[in-house]
Amino acid sequence: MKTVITYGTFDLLHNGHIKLLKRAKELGDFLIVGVTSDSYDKERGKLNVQNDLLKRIEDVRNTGFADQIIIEEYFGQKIDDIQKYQVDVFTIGSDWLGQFDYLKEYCTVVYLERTQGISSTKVRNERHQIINLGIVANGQRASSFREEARFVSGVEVVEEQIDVDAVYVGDTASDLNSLIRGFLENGKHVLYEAPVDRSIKEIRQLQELHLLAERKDLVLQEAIPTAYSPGFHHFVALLKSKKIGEIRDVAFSYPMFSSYCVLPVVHLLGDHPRSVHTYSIGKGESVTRRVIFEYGSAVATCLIGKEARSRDFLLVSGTKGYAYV
Ligand code: C2G
Repeated sequence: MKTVITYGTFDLLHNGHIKLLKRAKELGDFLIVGVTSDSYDKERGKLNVQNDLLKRIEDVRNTGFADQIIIEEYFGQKIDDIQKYQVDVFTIGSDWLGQFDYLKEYCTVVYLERTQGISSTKVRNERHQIINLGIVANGQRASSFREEARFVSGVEVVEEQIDVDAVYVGDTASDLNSLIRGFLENGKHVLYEAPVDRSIKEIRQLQELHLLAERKDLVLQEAIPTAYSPGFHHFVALLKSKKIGEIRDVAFSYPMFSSYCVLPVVHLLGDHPRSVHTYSIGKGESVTRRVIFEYGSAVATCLIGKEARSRDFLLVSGTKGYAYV
């Protein structure tokens, strides 16, 4: 008996998946299908999966091609499975061509031609409205943003100013506020990169802009991807579950990105510190600043400033241990 194995997310099951499973089954007598767990997909950067694991398993089962369904939960599991189930053939679509050649040491590896013109991303995009996003940023920032945006479904980066729904302002120029105001007045949503240092006046203006956005029913938001990253949320949840006991100290150093300074502090200790002290040297772009947050049962410190060539880290000390990132 020839055992075949294949893996996938199988989100919003479509014809491309079905054709792949059919051909996989034809490669042998017994087909095992590994369906990725929700957390494994998050871990490997697949953040847009719509159907949960149970639904995806049910969809695969309903194709009638799988003789056994298993759950793929971690990197390196494929080798374990191949040995455990005495697999003869590993197969996967040609979008992975060459990437699983390391399995040839354990079984035959077959790449099957991917079905053109259909994908989960396409199905997702057809279900949702696409946001046309314009970019205002310098070369390096613009190209890295454009590159990353390719992995986000529902967003299309456009080069023409006329038809944009939203704008990413990666330029931390001094006229940031007026730039934002201009876009809001034209009915565009704005995602912006905050400069390292801002005066109280600029922050007040920005607060007004947030009110303006609210009135116009537009989204105005600072770009802090970490706040939305599953890894960060998992980390916060672990510490909130008292994994290291009561938190006594949070030390954070991410000097190049000042707006990140309060992120772990607020998530771990709340947004009502008893007091906040800052000690600064220099001004504007060349400011170096140490901020100390004092809470009833903990203190937090962070370092800000482009001129402080420090090491990025987050160290949380608790009564039962510490977490270091
Ligand atoms: N597929 C296909 N044609 C498409 C879309 C997908 O043949 N138009 C195939 C893929 O090549 C893959 C399978 O269908 O073999 C499942 O695709 P996904 O659900 O996108 O899963 P994927 O992210 O490719 O997971 O460990 C997970 C695996 O490595 C692959």
